[in-house]
Amino acid sequence: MPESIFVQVGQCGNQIGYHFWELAVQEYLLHQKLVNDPSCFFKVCETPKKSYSSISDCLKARAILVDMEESVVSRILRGPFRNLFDKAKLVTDVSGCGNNWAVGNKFYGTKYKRELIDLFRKEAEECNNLQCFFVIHSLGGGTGSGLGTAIVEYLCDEFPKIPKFVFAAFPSYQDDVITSPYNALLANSQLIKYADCVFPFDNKTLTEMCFKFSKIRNSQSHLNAAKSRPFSANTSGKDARPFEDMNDIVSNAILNLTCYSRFPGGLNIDINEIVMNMAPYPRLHYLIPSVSPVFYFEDLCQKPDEMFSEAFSMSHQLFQCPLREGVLLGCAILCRGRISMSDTLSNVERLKNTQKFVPWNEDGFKIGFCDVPHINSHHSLLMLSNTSSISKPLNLLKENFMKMYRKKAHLHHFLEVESMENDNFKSSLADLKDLIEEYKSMENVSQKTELQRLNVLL
Ligand SMILES: Nc1nc2c(ncn2[C@@H]2O[C@H](COP(=O)(O)OP(=O)(O)OP(=O)(O)O)[C@@H](O)[C@H]2O)c(=O)[nH]1
Ligand SMILES: [Mg+2]
Repeated sequence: MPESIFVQVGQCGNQIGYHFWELAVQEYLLHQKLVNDPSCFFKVCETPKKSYSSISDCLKARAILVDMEESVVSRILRGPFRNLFDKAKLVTDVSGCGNNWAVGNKFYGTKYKRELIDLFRKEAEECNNLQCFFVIHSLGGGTGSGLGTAIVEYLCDEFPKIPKFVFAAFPSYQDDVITSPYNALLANSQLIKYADCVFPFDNKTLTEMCFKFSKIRNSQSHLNAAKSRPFSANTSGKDARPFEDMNDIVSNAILNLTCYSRFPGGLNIDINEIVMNMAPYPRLHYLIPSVSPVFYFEDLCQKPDEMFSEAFSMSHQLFQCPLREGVLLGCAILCRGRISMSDTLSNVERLKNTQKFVPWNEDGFKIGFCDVPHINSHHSLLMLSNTSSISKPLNLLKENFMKMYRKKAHLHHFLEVESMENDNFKSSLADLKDLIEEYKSMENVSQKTELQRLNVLL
């Protein structure tokens, strides 16, 4: 089976990554007999199982943990899944990047370049058929955004043929990091160049999802209190963010995206097919994840029609982009568990008419099925949409950046880092403007062809 390597960078990247591995191990233990080959994600030791306290001690994640401060990685190494991570595959420093992209990218990027590349090579040598790199990070802080994007660049140089899939937390309006618009704009410029697919999400959207869907979950847990997972406690107050639950939503989306590598399915999707089908132009590679259900708990049994409608609605997107206000360049529907082909096709037919596609891809749904359900649900759905309406949140990022940049606020912190120049800001801003324009131009193509079609009909 082809293997994937995960690189989790900074606090956000490591916390989401950790939860992903927790779920992946639970899934592996539950479905051991069905797993095509665990080696796609795990290295399985050959020593007899009885010498281990638990079977999960016998698995090693294909993961590299990077953070420029130690606390998050140290916590992971004290946690119940500590043995899952190879101590030789960690890169940490002590002081962090202080929410500064330039420190992460220019300073630590240079300092750790050799060490990181050696680790990537070593990890790749332990694979028979390396299929993909997954990078998980936030764009708002310093390490994830700065060093995280340096990592994507190094991976691109070292492994040009292996796709780089990036799960990136974009900053929300009123983010807790004041410099997040600078960091995100600079980081995004790197992702435009070096990533093959970017899966954006943002914390405001995740927080709203948690508050909205926790009600449903809590009412279900009332019916089935013993089985459901408790909703995390830190949810009071205006700015409270239930990270545990937010990370659960993202981790489950990654789990659904990758289940095709681990389990058999009626219509199995290869990771490379996602790049091929969903990114018609190299820079237009932003795939908005949308999920149903949002939270998993036993006894949840939604009707397929309901799940499809939810996946197409904004309240289930991890990064809010109004689909109907733009055109779709590609759309993937990844089904897990007991969803029949006929239910899927009838729903695709029903929802197709509510969307506008680019003219060369008017039936542009890519459909995948994985027969093995999520550990806590009979069936689930992950939808990925490459939509021109992403120009809206990208515009907001640009405006938030300009508010500070016009006044040169906080700029000196960045410019005092060696080899960081004002040109980095200017060229990154130009990259973002171009990206927005390229996405918008897809709407014109679609309008023109629609007019041409009507002319022919008349
Ligand atoms: N969803 C989610 N967001 C997080 C998490 N941890 C931090 N964040 C968000 O990520 C952004 C800041 O990035 P961090 O990942 O903390 O920063 P870092 O990459 O460690 O960089 P420095 O600490 O500046 O060196 C903020 O918007 C945080 O709210 C997490 O576990 N989950
Ligand atoms: Mg940090």
